[in-house]
Amino acid sequence: MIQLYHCDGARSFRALWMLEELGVEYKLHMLPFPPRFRAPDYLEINPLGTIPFMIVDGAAMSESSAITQYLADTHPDAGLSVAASDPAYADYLNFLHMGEATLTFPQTLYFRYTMLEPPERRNAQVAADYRRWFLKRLEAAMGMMRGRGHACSGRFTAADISVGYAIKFAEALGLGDDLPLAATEYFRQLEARPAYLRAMAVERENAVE
Ligand SMILES: N[C@@H](CCC(=O)N[C@@H](CS)C(=O)NCC(=O)O)C(=O)O
Repeated sequence: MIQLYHCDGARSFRALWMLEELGVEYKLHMLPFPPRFRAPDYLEINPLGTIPFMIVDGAAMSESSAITQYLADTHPDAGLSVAASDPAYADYLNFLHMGEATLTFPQTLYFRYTMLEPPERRNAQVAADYRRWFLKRLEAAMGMMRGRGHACSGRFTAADISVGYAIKFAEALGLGDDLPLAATEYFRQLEARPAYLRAMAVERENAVE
């Protein structure tokens, strides 16, 4: 059975959401954040100490976008991936990876330097710079979607999970009022999906301190 290691609200939500979209069986291991310090035994499972971590068919994966892509590709009947022969394939891969590499990266620095570090190590300048960088990138990403309501193909795909999580994280960071309207509207319809709501409920039910 698929094993997923997850922390409340973290990027591993992309994998959890995808698993709920697919309706497959999985075992969820919830960890306190950050596991590197608060669950040191976890380093024996994932030497990076990061989450997500997914074990599937004897293989292990630690990148949230790659996990989302893998799950979509290995469950083709769910229709959440885009085939390499499809004209939308380039858009699909681009948004799928943009969600993490371009959008969540600056959010992480904002999170770290406003909340995660002890007060004496927080840094208002770094936080302001990366907040602005994130918001500008998100605005550009929404422009690239041209109000289509989905990242590509005119339907919900793994790429929407990847970008959608970045918007979820932005709201959790308190940036909700700063987001471009197009991003808020896009995310409102994503978070209404039954699988998203189930993933949120599973996360709540299994919460650890
Ligand atoms: N690029 C990786 C990043 C993984 C990552 O940095 N996860 C964060 C949580 S959202 C983490 O584990 N942080 C704790 C740490 O670095 O110790 C992904 O997309 O999964």
